[in-house]
Amino acid sequence: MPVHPTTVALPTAAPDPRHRPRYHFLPPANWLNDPNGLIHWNGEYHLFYQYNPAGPFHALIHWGHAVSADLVHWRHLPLALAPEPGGPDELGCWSGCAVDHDGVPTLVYSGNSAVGQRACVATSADGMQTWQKFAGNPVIAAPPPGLDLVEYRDHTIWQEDAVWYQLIGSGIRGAGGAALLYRSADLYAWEYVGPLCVGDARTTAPVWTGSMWECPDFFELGGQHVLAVSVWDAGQLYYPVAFVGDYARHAFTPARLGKLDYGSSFYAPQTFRDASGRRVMFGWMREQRDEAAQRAAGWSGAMSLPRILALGAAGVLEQRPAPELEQLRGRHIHAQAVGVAETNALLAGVSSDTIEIMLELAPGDAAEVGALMLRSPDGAEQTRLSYHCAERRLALDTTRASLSGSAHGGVDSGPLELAAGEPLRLRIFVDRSIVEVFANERACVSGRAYPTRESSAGLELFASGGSATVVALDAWELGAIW
Ligand code: DQQ
Repeated sequence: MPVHPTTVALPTAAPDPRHRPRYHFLPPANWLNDPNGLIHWNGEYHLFYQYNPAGPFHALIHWGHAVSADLVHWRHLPLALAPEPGGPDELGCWSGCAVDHDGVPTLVYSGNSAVGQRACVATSADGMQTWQKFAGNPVIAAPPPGLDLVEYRDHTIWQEDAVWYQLIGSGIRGAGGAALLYRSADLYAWEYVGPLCVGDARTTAPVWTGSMWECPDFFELGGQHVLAVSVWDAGQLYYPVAFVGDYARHAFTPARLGKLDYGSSFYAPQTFRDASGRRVMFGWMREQRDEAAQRAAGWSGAMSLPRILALGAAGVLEQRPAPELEQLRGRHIHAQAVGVAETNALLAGVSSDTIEIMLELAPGDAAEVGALMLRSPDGAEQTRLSYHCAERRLALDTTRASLSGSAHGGVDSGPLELAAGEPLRLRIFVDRSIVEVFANERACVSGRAYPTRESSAGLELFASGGSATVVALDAWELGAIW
């Protein structure tokens, strides 16, 4: 195993312990956004991320870096990339990826400067402890000529035979988001091939895909290919989507499209293939409170849990929390085959804001079933996860998650079809201000909650308009990852 410098003390600030996650990755202080450069290298997981060492706001972005042996417990390493005055990244080292280039760890990222974002390369000769930028950066000096583009940045790279392929995120004015395909023999000299996929900004079904795509990712999964992009429009960040389809001879034919998470927090995900062949995804959990509250907290942004992707029947994209997370499980509560009321009696003593809940509910004749989390005894504060049986929708309601005026709650929802007799299977992760939910392995909804009361840590199940059965319930208090 490579030896890394001892844990690095990144600048710290007031940690806001009431809302600061304990088992979702984040730096000790300041701003974090997109995961970058995810790679499993010599038996260790490396996580890079968009980071501002100067404060909890997005400015002059560096690459933070952390390492983990088990995908769950992380150690901070020195910052990997910093903007260089006068260089092609003088205004920020924006998002990118990592590849193994004949044994040399190589980062391809978007150098931000007055001309916009351009592809830059950096390599490490000492096992990822320090990084050297290529003297000839940027390696792609300008977007392809002849295209009227809306923005142009972010990278994903793969190899086919001996040729490297790269996608850069963009949008074609008047059309929609675009993933632009390049190829290279050496990772440094790139030739534009054409758009791999172009969206239609006028279409809203099944999902609107905006005017520009950030953070493209492209990979094989279960015999098909997935193109994941984050939907951007007129400076606003929306949600990540995934197209599933066929890829052959450098042409991609999407067949299915859906959101990767129905919530308003999860954005800019990136995946990687680990040594065991799993496709692992992390995303940025954005804050949902105003900038003044983020500055007061001294930190902003966290990573999602590691999610394992798979392709289910009929090309449905599946997401599961990485099984490695189970090592965080502590005190356990169990209930089986009882009504909602009996289960609530059991849960009456449960009060935790760092908890995993595994719940199987048979909706019966109920119109709506679900769980209230981070609930104050009087219900004034609560985060509400529900399944609307007739509409077949999964919803996360954070409108009452916080009595503070600085938090921006809302209701986020998306489709979840249950087959006849199929129970609702929920994996709910509550981590102080993060609620991350996996439903029936094929729908996710995540959001942020900033309860103001110490007592807002209760858990309660509900069923309305009929009666539902709790087939099984297990809950564990989860430990910290540090
Ligand atoms: N964040 C990066 C960009 C990317 C955006 C800048 C997505 O490279 O497009 O911090 O959140």
